Amino acid sequence: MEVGVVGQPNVGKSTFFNALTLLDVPMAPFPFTTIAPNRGVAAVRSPCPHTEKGTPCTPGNAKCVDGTRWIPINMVDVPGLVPGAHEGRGLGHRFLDDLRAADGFLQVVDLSGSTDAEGVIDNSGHHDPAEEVAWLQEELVAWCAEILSREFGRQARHIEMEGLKTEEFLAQRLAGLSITPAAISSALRVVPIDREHPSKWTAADRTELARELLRVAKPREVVANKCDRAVPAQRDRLAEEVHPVPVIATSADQELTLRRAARAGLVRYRPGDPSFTLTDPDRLSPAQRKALDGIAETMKRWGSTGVQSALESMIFERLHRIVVYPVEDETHWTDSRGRVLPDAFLLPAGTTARAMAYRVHTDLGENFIRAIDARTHRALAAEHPVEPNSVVRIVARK
Ligand SMILES: Nc1nc2c(ncn2[C@@H]2O[C@H](COP(=O)(O)OP(=O)(O)OP(=O)(O)O)[C@@H](O)[C@H]2O)c(=O)[nH]1
Ligand SMILES: [Mg+2]
Repeated sequence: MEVGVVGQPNVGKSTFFNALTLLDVPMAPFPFTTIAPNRGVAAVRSPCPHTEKGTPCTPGNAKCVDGTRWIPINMVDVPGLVPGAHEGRGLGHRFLDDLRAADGFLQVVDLSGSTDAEGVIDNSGHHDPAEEVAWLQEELVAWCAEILSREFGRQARHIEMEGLKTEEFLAQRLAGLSITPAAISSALRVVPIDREHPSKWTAADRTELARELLRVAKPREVVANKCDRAVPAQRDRLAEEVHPVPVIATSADQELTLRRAARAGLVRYRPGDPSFTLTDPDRLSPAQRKALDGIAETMKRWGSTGVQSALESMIFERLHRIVVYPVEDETHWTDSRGRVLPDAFLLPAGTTARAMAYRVHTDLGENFIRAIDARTHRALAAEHPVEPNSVVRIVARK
């Protein structure tokens, strides 16, 4: 699972990325600080079933803290895009190719309206972030249409001569773009084009197809950043203007400060918490005290810094992922080495028991007999979907 962080320069993409990954990539108050993509690992929370068992778990891939599992998510932070990027303005949009594998996009904007379209911070408060949401959509469409169009005519004529299916032709062209065959078929049904004759498609047809493919395959969410300098009415207005794209207010800068302060032992705070406490107020310098007071004020106004929720709503609500725990022993919830709930898997909602078995190991999928829900001890047939947060044993032929 991979999530891309995109948006215009200087809105706080790298700060948001650093807050989620606790990495230390450069951030600065001028445009094009980031000139090449940054990759890192963030995590989303899910309640750990070990608390029901009363035995501690032995996590392998997803650490457990006080009964909460932290499931890893790959993040990619890219350079800023300016209007006209697909025509080569700013750093252009070639680096979007590094987002081919992203399953969804978090678009960061400056909710306080103080960054212009070129990424210059003017503190005016007059820029409408809704405009960025509209043009970024067009940049993404132009990028996807360009991938679709590379050497299109020649290959389209070729597949028509060979009698290949349009779906397969498109799947090949979009390989690596994390777009499923189902999404391709659904886009082909919606866009009014001659399905059988791609060689007749115009550039405008391909653009419409790209738009529909992105709509079905790459969910987007607006991260309304710098909310420490904005009020909830601004978020509400933006949400109304960009509907149906969801909007989540964040203060990436303050979340980063809090996570670093927690790491240094200055505060007690877990990402996503609505507040924090000081471990030892006497240890703080006046500057640290002032920064933390400001953060407390933001959290009171907004409910939290929003950063963790922004990622979690992408994973659980937009991408409909569920967490499932495969085990080998359905009584003790252990693997063959006696480790309790070692793995937490993130799967699309509706994944069947057999598909889950394939995810654990190809052999388990191929030799699947049945699955067992370790909570109820009920058997699940191959085509039965696995439940969110369930503990599942796969029974396979040896
Ligand atoms: N007030 C406030 N400032 C922020 C916040 N997040 C980031 N900033 C500031 O915004 C400026 C730009 O931050 P970056 O993270 O470098 O922005 P970027 O979008 O990665 O910029 P480019 O890489 O140039 O595209 C820095 O001065 C940050 O400290 C926030 O939540 N609140
Ligand atoms: Mg950056």
